[in-house]
Amino acid sequence: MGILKETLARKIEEHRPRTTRLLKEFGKVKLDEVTIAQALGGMRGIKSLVTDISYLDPFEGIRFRGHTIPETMEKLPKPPGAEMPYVEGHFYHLLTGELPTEEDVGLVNEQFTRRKHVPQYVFDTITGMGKDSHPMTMFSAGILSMQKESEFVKAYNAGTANRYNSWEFYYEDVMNCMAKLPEIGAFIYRYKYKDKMIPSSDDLDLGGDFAQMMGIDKPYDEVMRMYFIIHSDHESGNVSAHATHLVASALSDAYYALSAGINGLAGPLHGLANQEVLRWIQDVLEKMGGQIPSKEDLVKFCWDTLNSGQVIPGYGHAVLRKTDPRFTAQREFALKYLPEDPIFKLVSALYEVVPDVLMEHGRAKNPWPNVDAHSGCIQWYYGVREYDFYTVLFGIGRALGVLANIVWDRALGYPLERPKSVTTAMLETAAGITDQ
Ligand code: NMX
Ligand code: MLT
Repeated sequence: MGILKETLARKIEEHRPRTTRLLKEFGKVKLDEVTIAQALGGMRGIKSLVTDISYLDPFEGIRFRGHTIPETMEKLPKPPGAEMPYVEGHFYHLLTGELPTEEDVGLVNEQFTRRKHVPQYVFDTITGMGKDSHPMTMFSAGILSMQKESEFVKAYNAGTANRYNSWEFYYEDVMNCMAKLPEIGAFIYRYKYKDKMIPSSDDLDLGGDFAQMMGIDKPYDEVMRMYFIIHSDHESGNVSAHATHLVASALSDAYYALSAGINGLAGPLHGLANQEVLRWIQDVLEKMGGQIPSKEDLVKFCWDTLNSGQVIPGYGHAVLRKTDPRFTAQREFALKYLPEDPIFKLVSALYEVVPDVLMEHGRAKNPWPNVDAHSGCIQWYYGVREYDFYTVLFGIGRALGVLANIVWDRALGYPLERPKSVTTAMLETAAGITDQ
């Protein structure tokens, strides 16, 4: 057992009695009530999932293992001369709950390096789909193609996986899968839009290696460290995390589960919103003949979008009720590195007009920007202008959180997820409507 796995095993042993006690002694304590609006409204706000890896406060935003984004950025070890932490250290933090030392970061990096070789059949699967496939379809299929490597399935079939040790096999799958995702993502980019793949380097950290595989110079490595960290986790109820958790609850292995989560991330109301923001901005610029629109023009474009029945991408949130701190983190980066960039200026101008428009529109509960309102503009600045690729970047980051979560799901023995459904007639009865 490697040192990382040993640390995790210790943490799991320490944690298990808490879950066991809650279940045994306090299982009947009520956490919440469910209204008809919640049953019909996407289960918004119902407290029925448990994770200790991150928590989303509606006003403060995300905390990873108790740390806000600024605290996370400050406390995690960084490569020499870098402002953004090692992604490997963040993964260690998510997985174990402990802030890593430099040595711990090295252990994760070593694990990833040892496990990162991508089998040729993954590339063949992706290229076999043709360049006209969406990058998220390629990403999901690439992940799913590796399912035959699952250590959990081997153990399950051999009869050696049980309720107590299944997490160990999930851990192996999670580490093997996570190690390969940066190369798979960069391959999709280079295959679909550029001439040839750039091989992975063993001498770089995850963020640095990803930047060089994309073929983009510094400080893109910093962009990607920040990007993967801020996108990693957003508690358990978002579509990608929930889908991954749900599928894994059937003891489907990490490859099946992550592929499902990535499929959810590919929806325009979820991660795909980052491509939609750039698409919307390009549409605006096209209509303006390439000129930067005035605030009045922007207000008009927002209303045109709303009046045509579309959402304004990058704004609103199911839980957040203020500006997403992931938006703020990216905005601070942009103010430092690309303050004069025209797309950044447009994103900033939108930040000034969209909340007022949405408040006047009166539908969205949260008129403030989410993470996706900003992410494309930084990618665009560094030369990644193929905006249909942006959600793959979100997906590599999101994998860090959802994969850490399914290891813990198995460690704490979370069962098959199976909520109960009711019929419309049952809702009417509950509502006291009898004359239908
Ligand atoms: N533009 C226009 N209308 C909106 C927006 C928006 N940005 N956000 C919410 N609304 C509408 C929403 O469609 C709904 O309309 P209706 O009453 O006609 O059904 C109404 O406001 C109430 O929705 P909320 O309760 O505020 O939001 P909900 O929790 O249902 O949905 C989102 C959350 C994120 C799906 C929604 O805000 C949205 O569609 N935003 C734009 C897409 C986006 O940026 N998604 C990315 C979210 C972050 N991520 O990465 O996943
Ligand atoms: C996410 O990062 O998953 C999104 O902000 C959506 C959510 O939290 O519901």
